[in-house]
Order: sequence, then structure tokens, then C-alpha cells
Amino acid sequence: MSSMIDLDKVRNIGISAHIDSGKTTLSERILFYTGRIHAIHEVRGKDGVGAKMDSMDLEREKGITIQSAATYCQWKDIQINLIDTPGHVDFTIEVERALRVLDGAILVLCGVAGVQSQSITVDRQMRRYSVPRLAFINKLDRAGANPVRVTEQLREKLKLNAHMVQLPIGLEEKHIGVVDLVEMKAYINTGNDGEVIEVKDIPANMLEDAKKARASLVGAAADFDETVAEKFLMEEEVSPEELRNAVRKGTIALQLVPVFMGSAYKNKGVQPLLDGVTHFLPTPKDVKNEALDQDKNEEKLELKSDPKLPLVMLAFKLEDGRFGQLTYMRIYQGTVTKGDMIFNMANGKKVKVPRLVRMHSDEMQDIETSSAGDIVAMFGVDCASGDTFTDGKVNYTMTSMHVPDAVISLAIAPKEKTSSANFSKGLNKFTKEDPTFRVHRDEESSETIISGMGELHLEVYVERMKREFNCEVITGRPQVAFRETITQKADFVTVHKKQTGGSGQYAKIAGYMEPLPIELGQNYEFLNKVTGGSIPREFIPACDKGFQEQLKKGLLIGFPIVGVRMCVNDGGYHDVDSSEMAFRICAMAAIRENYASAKPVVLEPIMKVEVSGPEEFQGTIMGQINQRRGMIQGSTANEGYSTVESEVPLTEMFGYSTDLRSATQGKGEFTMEFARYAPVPRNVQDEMVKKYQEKRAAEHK
Ligand SMILES: Nc1nc2c(ncn2[C@@H]2O[C@H](COP(=O)(O)OP(=O)(O)OP(=O)(O)O)[C@@H](O)[C@H]2O)c(=O)[nH]1
Ligand SMILES: [Mg+2]
Repeated sequence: MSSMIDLDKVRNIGISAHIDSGKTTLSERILFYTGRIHAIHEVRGKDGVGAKMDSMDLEREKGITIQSAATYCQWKDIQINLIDTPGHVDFTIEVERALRVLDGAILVLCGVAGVQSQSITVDRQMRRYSVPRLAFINKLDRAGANPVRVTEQLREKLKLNAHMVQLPIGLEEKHIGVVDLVEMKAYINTGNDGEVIEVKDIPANMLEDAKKARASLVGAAADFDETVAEKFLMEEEVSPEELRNAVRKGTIALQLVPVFMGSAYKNKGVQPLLDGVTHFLPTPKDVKNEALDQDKNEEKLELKSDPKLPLVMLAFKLEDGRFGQLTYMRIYQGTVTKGDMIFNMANGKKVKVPRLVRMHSDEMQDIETSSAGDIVAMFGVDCASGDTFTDGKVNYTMTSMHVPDAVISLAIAPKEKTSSANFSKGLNKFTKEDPTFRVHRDEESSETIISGMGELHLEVYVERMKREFNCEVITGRPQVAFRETITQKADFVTVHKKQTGGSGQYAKIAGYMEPLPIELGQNYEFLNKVTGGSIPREFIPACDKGFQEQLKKGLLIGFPIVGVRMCVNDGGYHDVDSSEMAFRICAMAAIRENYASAKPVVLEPIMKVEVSGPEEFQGTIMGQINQRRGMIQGSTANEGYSTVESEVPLTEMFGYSTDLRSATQGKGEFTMEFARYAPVPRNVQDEMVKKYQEKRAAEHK
């Protein structure tokens, strides 16, 4: 391909929707009708091959998409770069980064279930990145399918200005094709795989409905085009060309959503949808893309899809593969050719582009060069997801995508010591590829903790660790980071004495311990009020050290003691037997022996939890929060959608995503973040202390 891409003939689109609505099945048909693949294979198909875009074994086994896959194809004279995304909320980052770089999208809906919870989430993501979209109402072959009702839901639930540009010819088992309201023609799919489109007159019994529906579409399109508006008022005939033009304008302005329909599985309505993509979705030139000029205090500027301007591109997805890191790039401006030097704006590093490819799911085709408006992948360009690259002539960065916080974590360790190298390699790869998958080491428990978007998310990585890195792992329930603190002042006089035979040990310290305000983050303070040399000056630091050492491990449940001021104001020593070590040991004993009189308590992390979902579940959501020792802090309702704010102890949040999902038919969502530490209730504390003491007793037997 030459570097001169005719941008009017390019569409970069994504397919996003609620889980299982048929995105991958639709992608498979698109690839087949555009000649990219030569046979159709089904998701969960009996032939055991699996759909092209679900190339991972795990995807094929589970029958769900986990990673988004990119491909390209040509429909008539239009080049389409296509990304199929997963529907499950745990893999939402894949939708996020696809929508970040795509110019348009197809929102797929099930013709029976209509607008579902993930349709709402995906719609929100499309709004976040201002992505113009078409709706495709799929599964019209299923019992109960009703595209009119689903279009109503698009209008009511998503507040989209959705208008049917087609009518179904037959529903359920009678579904054979669609009426095109722009051309006023019937398109009927025939042939073994629906590859033949028979263009016919509209069936006589549908003609009246079709005329009415077209008039309604013309009325909607009139808002975006003067010619159509005038003709609409004068009740004159609007030509297909004029109508298409107006619908296109409304769609690109994000004010109109044309509704297509069919059955991907039964090979109906896919080719007319592809025509819709070419007619109504924007070219790279139709979309406004902004960068921040680092030389001008991050001033915003508009990038131009011009191959002659300085290069600007965004790395939006990484995969660590057989040939090294594969980096997916959206080129916004300029031209890139194999062998070019490019600059990573995130770290100033200069790298050579060793290999440039176009992706076709898990296959690739080498190319020499590419330019603005295109989506390509590169090998050997090490970077993080979201990095901006330029040719060094400009100092621009592109704003990155939204990365949601992790909500669940799990302790993980390799089953066999021998696979620990692979274990680290795996974790490295996963965290690099997926910004919502995080790994850290818990200093207290010395466990490796992985965290992510949900139980399925973590489960997938545990499974991939086994399959791709040959490393079986053991997982545990994640440990919550508890703390201990004291609630009142306690005086002490402590003597450490060991004077039998040989050289002896002697130290005496007197003073007090008292609480510090933990909410101000004051964990420890040491106060020296010794006068008159009752403790020689050289032994004072040993007291401080001894205190700190003991505070690392509390006496209630073995977690660190925070929020304590330790003061020494008197003491005693022995000319020969006193030493640093003696004072250190004495200081530790001072805490141990007097901790109980300072009335210690166990502290737990409290999370700020925000749960949202359809209003009818508000009562259920509040009930679940109360059951988990949560405190409701407020709630709001908006357009049938309610949000409940609360504070809940982290310990009580395990398993919540599952419980919430099942209590709200999968429609509830939540976010949580750390708020503060607070004492656990007395009975909970007593139980924890008892368990800890039993564990210690068992260990010391
Ligand atoms: N009856 C019927 N079933 C369909 C249709 N399209 C897809 N399916 C079935 O619905 C199931 C899910 O299809 P997929 O294509 O995997 O759905 P998806 O949206 O890619 O799913 P995720 O990527 O996991 O979110 C499969 O069993 C498909 O065979 C359709 O038009 N009619
Ligand atoms: Mg899929």
C-alpha cells in the first residue's frame, strides 16, 4: 500500500455491547463477506475451530471475548479497520482503549433483551470519547425479538436520538432480510451463508409501514440538513442521496443514531450494515482529535489527519508476544515508515521502528509505511500503554484513556519453587499489557497480591499463568491490612536485669506511652525528657530503637501499632552491665508489659463505596450495604438510575461484586477507594485476638 491513503475511504470502527449480544459473531460475518476469511466459524461452534476474532484458547473455551482483537477488511472501495471488544465488565479496559482511538462504533443490541446494563456502560464510554455510532439490533431470529421495542429503549433508557433506517422482513424463524428506508428497497439474504443479496421491491404488505417509517426518518434527518428540512416542510420527495447525507451529518455530530437490524448468526442484514458503516460513520478527517503542546504549557491543539505534517501517534494496546512487544498504534498525523526513528514522549527515548504490521486477529501482514488516520502495529517498540510517539519535530502528547481502579485483590504464589522465574515473567507481562491488572508485594504478609476489576478478571490471569507460563499457582483470600493503636495514656517503669555470672545486663526506663491522632497520619513520636543523666545520653537512641522495633508487631493480632508517642523521663543504669542492647531490650519490654493498660484497639481500613444501578434496586443495594457493617452516607436518583454512597470496612467487601451482580441482575456497579482507618467493633476485635493467640500458641508448641 502506498503511503498516500485516501482518508475518505477509511473507517476506523469498534464493535461494543453487552456480553453475548453477538459482537464476535457479527465480526466473523463481516470478515467473511469482505473476503478476509473463507469460511464462517461460530463462537462455541461444534466444528471446534472458533471465531477468528476470539483467537485465545481461553476465549474459545469460555465462549466469551476477553481481549479485543483488531483486523482490517475492505468493503466495496472502503478500507475498514475493525476492533471487536469484550462485553464482560471485568474487561472494560479493552473497550475503553478501543473507543479512545476509534472514529466510530457499532453498538450491538440483542433483539430480545434490548438495552442491558453493559449497553448502558458502553454507551457511557462512547460518550466519554465522543464516538459517533450506529446501532445494530441483532438476533432477530430469536423468539420475542422486537426491533421497534429495542429502538424505543435506545431512546428512553439511553436518551439517544435513535431512528430506524430499516424495517425487518419477518421476525423469528421468518426473518429473511430488511427493508432499506433510504433506498426504499428490500434486501433479502440468500445463498448458503447469506452471501447473496437479492434486491427487490418492498413486499406489498409492508409498503404502507415503510412509507410512514421513511417519513419519520426524513423528519429526524431534517434537523441536520437544510435541503432535507425544506423538502420535508414542502412535502416534496427527498432523494436517497439527500437523506443519506443528512443522516450522516446528524450521526457524526453525535445527535442521531441510525438503527440497523438483522441476525448475525443467521446471516441476515450484515451487508446493509456494512453499507451503513461506509455511509454514516466518520472518516478520520471528520473527527476532531486534540493533543497537548508541551512547549506551550499543555495548550490544546487540533491534530490534522495529514500525512505531510509531523508524526503524532498513540500506543493504545500492547501484547507481549513471540517476536517481542507488539504495540498497537493509532496514527493521528504524519507518516511512519519501517526504519524510522520515533520518540516516546513519556520518557524522551528514541527508538527505531524495526517492523510495521497490519493485524488480522492473531495474524499479521508486514507493511512498509503508513500514515495519518490508520491503525497499525509495531514490533520492538518498548513502551507503556497510552504513550504518545512523535518524530521529534513536535512536542505533543495525547491525553490518555480512562483507567478504572482495581476493586478486588488476591494473594498468589507459585505452587512449585522452580517456577518462580516464570511466575515473575508472567506477572510482568500481564501488568504491562493490562493497566487494570496490578501487582504488589504486601510487606507485612510478604505475599504477592494481584488486584483487578473482578473475580473473572483475576481468574483469567491465574489460568493464563498456568497455560502460557507453565506455572500453577496457589491463591488465597486476600489479607486486609489491619493496624493496632492505643486509646489512653499508660505510665511505665521497666527494669531489664540479667546479672548472673559472666558479664551482666542492666537497664531501667521510666516514662509513658500516649495516643497520637492517627487521622493526621502521625504514626510514631519519640520524646526524651530525661534530666540529670539518670539514663546516660549514649543510651537514649537505643530506647527509641527498641520502641520502634516492638511497635512493628502489635500484641493484639500481630499487625503494626500506629499513632503512639513514647516518652522516657527517668531511668537508671549500671556502670559495667548497662549497654545499648540492654536499653533496647528494656524499651521493648516497656511496651509489652504496659500495652494492655493503654487500652489497645484493632484498626481496619474503611472504604468509600459508591454503588449505582437502576432505581428499582436501590432498596436492595442499601440492604446489602447495611449487612456488611456499612454506613449509608447519601443517595441520589437520576433518570431512573440511582447512586448510593457509603463507607464499608474492606474486610466486608470480599465477594461483593458477585453478590451485587446477582442481586441486581448484573445491572449494579460499584467503585471503592480507601477512606481511613477506624477501630473494629469490640466483638470483632475479641474474636480476632482470640484467633491470633490460638495461632501463636499452636506455633510455639
Ligand atoms: N440466535 C442468535 N444467536 C446469536 C446471534 N448472534 C450471536 N448469537 C449467539 O450468541 C452467543 C454469543 O455470541 P458472541 O458473538 O460470542 O457474542 P459477543 O457479543 O461477542 O460476546 P462477548 O464478546 O463475550 O461479550 C453465541 O452463542 C452466538 O452463536 C444471532 O443473530 N441470533
Ligand atoms: Mg465477543
